[in-house]
Order: sequence, then structure tokens, then C-alpha cells
Amino acid sequence: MLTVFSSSHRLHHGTELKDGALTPSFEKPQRAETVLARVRSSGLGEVIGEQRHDRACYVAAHSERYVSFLENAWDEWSATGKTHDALPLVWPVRDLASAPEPGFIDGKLGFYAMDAGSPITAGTWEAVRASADVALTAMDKVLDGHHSAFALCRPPGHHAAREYMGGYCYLNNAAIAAERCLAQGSQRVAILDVDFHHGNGTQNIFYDRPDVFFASIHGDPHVSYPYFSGYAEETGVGAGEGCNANYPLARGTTWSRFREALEHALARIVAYRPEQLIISLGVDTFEDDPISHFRLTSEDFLRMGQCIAGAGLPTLFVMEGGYMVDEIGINAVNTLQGFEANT
Ligand code: SP5
Ligand code: ZN
Repeated sequence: MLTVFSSSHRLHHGTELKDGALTPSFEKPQRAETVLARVRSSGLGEVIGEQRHDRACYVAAHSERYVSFLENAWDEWSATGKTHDALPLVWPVRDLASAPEPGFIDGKLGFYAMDAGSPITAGTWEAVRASADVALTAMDKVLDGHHSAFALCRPPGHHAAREYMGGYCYLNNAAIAAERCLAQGSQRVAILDVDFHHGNGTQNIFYDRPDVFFASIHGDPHVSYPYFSGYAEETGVGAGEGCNANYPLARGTTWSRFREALEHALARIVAYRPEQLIISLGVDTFEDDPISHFRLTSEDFLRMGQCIAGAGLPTLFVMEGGYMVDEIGINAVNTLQGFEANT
């Protein structure tokens, strides 16, 4: 399987507000380096760099004003004399949701963010756009006839919605790849999100759309981040009704229960008859993940890849979360090798 990787991810490294304290982010550069090392040592296949894509490819999944915010946020922040990471501290809550975009960076940060876990630093935009370009380059390979490809994205993307960042995510790499398929002539695309956390951003982007089916298997939002979305009752709206499927699972979920949800989601995806399948591949479902609560083993990721291959679809894997850095490479590459073994 072909892998696409960008060394520009190293430009993004920052802090997050966790348990009331500013700490180094769990989403750190070593994650992508560990996955890349495993891709190489396992002999998975060729590794290529990203090709620069037009900004319009990002705006296909996000609003123009949000992409402009991401491009300019660090300059606006540092122009006020600050040198530490930019993080929001005030948000437009329920009754203020229709407030206009503020004219000053402190207000803009809250306006365009869902949490205080997604810092903007001097190198963030360059890393973020390279990550989207990694997904686009890998998607182009699948559209050119490769049966599968691996987009080794960092930062991840699935919490990023049409108009906000969050959960270490800025541009939604999987959503941008799906829009690429549609722009190149596909009628229907499916996205399956197996990261521990609900893919709220991807759901947001396609919620009213019939041309992208979205399924997500994740920790029950009643007790797990992102807390405010991911319930089974969220099935889409308007023309998108029936094109969104959530599988919230209990803390402590092991492979047998995860597998039931996975098979159910894959059956719905096959019935939808998509031309491409995009996997939001988070491996934070691992039993030793420091911020998540499922109990999958490294062998279970091999089984997951085999199940996904059973759909028989051209498939793009997009790297999302996974914070047990020692094992992230093994678990991500196991999924890809399981897929290849069943192809
Ligand atoms: C892409 C991705 O996986 N983003 C995840 C973002 C999660 N951010 C907040 C996590 C808070 C977890 N707190 C649990 C503490 C466990 N001791
Ligand atoms: Zn996650």
C-alpha cells in the first residue's frame, strides 16, 4: 500500500488545556514519526511526499472565512505581542450562537474553536495545509486506480467542522478527500470513522447531504469527548436524512462489541453503494491509550483491517488520533496489513 507523508507536520507542536492546566499536547510530532518508521520497517510499500493542492480544495469542506482565519490567526495573535500558543478563552454559547464574527483575534479564536485543545502556533497553518495535501495526494492515487492508499496525516482532522477547529484538528482531511472524489465525478462517497472519539466535524460537514454517507464508532458522548455529539439519534437532516450513522459504545468496549458495530456500519456502507470509502483511522481505541477508554489489542487492529477490506471498495485510510506513541505505529500499520491480507 502506498503511503503519503509530509515532514511539514513537524512545524506544528503545542500545548493544550487539560484538566485545568496548560500541558504539552498529547498530539505531538513523534506520533507521525513512529507511524512512518513502522510503515518503513514493515515493508508496507512506497512512501511519497505530498503534492500542493489549491486552496479551493479546502474551501470545498470549510467556509471561506474559516480558512482565512486559519491562515491569518498566528499573525494576528503575534501582532498583539504574544509569543506563546494561541488558545481561545471565550465562546459563543447557545443563546449567542448567531453573533457576528468578532474583529479581534481573542474573539475570533472562540468563534472558530470548539475547545481549548487546539493551539495555533507559528508553524500551525503550514503543517495543517500540508496535512490536507497529504490526504488529497493519497486520494488522487486512489482515484487514479490504486485500490488503497494511506494518508499519514498530522495534525488529524475529524473534529474540524465546516467552521471550527477542535480536538487537535484544524482542516478536516477526510472530508476534504471526500469532496475531492465528488469534484472528480463520484456520485456517492462513504466515510467510516473508527477513532475512539466521535467524528463530530465530519458529521457537521455532511449532515444535510445525501452524497456522503458518514458512520462513526466511538465512546458514548454521555461520558466521552466531544460530549455534545455522537448519539445514535443523529441520523442526518433534510436531504441527508438517513446518511449519518453513529455507534456510541460503552467505556471498556472490547473487540467483540466493536466488531458488531463495525460489521453493521460496513453493511450499511455497502448498501449505500459508494464509489470510494474513506477510513478515519484513529488507533486511540487501543487498550493502553492514555486519553481513551476502549480495550482493543494490537491484534484486533489486524482484524479491523480485514473487516474493512470485506467491503471490497477502493479505500483511503486517513490517520486521525492515537496517543500511545510506543504502539501507534504497530496499531496503524496492523490495520493496513489486515486490509491488504484480505484484498
Ligand atoms: C483526533 C483526536 O483523537 N482528538 C482527541 C481530542 C481529545 N481531547 C480531549 C481529551 C480529554 C480526555 N480527558 C480524559 C482524561 C483521562 N484521564
Ligand atoms: Zn480520537
